Amino acid sequence: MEKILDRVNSTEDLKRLTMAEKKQLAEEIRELIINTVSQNGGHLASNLGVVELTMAVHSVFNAPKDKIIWDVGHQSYVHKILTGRKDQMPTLRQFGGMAGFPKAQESEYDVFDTGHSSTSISVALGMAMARDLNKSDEHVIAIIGDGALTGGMALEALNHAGASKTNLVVILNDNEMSISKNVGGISLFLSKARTKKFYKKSNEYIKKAIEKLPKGSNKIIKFVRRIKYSIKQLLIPNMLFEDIGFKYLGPIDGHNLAELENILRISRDLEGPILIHVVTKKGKGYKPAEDNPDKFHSASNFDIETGESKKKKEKDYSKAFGDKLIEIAEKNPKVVAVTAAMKDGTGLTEFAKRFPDRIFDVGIAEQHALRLCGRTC
Ligand SMILES: Cc1ncc(C[n+]2csc(CCOP(=O)(O)OP(=O)(O)O)c2C)c(N)n1
Repeated sequence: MEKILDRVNSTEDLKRLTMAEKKQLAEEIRELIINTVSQNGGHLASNLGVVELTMAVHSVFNAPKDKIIWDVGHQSYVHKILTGRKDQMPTLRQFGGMAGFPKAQESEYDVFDTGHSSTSISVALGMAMARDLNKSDEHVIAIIGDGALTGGMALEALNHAGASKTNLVVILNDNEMSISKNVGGISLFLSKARTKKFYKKSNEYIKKAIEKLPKGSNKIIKFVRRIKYSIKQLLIPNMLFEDIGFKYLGPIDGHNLAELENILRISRDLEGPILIHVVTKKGKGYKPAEDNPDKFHSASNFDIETGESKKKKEKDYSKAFGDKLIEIAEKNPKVVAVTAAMKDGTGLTEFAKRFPDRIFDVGIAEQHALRLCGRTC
């Protein structure tokens, strides 16, 4: 059977597809990513989770004129496939091949080289403010994960952007996961917001009701708007994003392409900073990654049938560090571990099992983690 992907060499080709073709394309993209990462290793689960989201962004916006900034950048494989680089996939993360992160030197669609988490909103805001000064009209879109949102820099940028009034779209890709399960107060807030499915519906109803009111009924409109805000407060306790100056849209199903495109089109026509809350499943479409998103966050080459890693387990630096820390902690009950969302990557998984009360995951917050230790580190 002819593959849709064979016909898609640019975002213009994507835009021409019907919704049914796009749905098939999503599956073909997943297959390509799974095949490639099973051989070359890479960030599997994060990419499988953003297939529809990336397709929707490229269907609605016009990159490279519109600027798309991926936070952390490990989830940019779909973006690379859709922006003329699908044939380079076999070289992904190989010496001299295609990078596993956005790279401005590689493509005009990659507007910022990432890797360090929590930078996208700052970068996007800077681009949006420059656009305003230059009096040009491109859209600027930052796509940030719920893990990256726990980083101080992202919160500093939200603080600035909310008050700026500039046109900017922040898409929050909420999959409840950092590398491990996401942590912290923001994560608690998001899980409350996530369950308020009917907020969006109610918002639509109220909008329709306002539209139906006779012209000149200003007082009534004002009253209804006030009620609308109260309903929002009621449905999404503590409307954090709205209160700091963003228009909040969502939560929406990040695997429903039609709904995603629809909400992105709405955001394109709204003024000011917008936050779209998109709920996705990390590892979507590949059972081993859905079941173990942390293991498949960054995977070495693996067997597609079983999901088992093909790489021999060797004692590496992180494992040596973790083992030594356990040895020290066994002798000294005052020793604790602090990690900035990197329990597995820094060899602390075993430590966490042995001393669950003596490990603290602070989220992607390295500065904070250091000062948590006061003067001792
Ligand atoms: C400053 C910083 N600390 C730690 C990391 C390691 N790191 C890479 S991805 C990631 C989790 C990101 O989670 P999220 O933003 O939700 O993206 P997801 O992979 O879940 O889509 C972490 C902690 C990093 N890239 N930068």
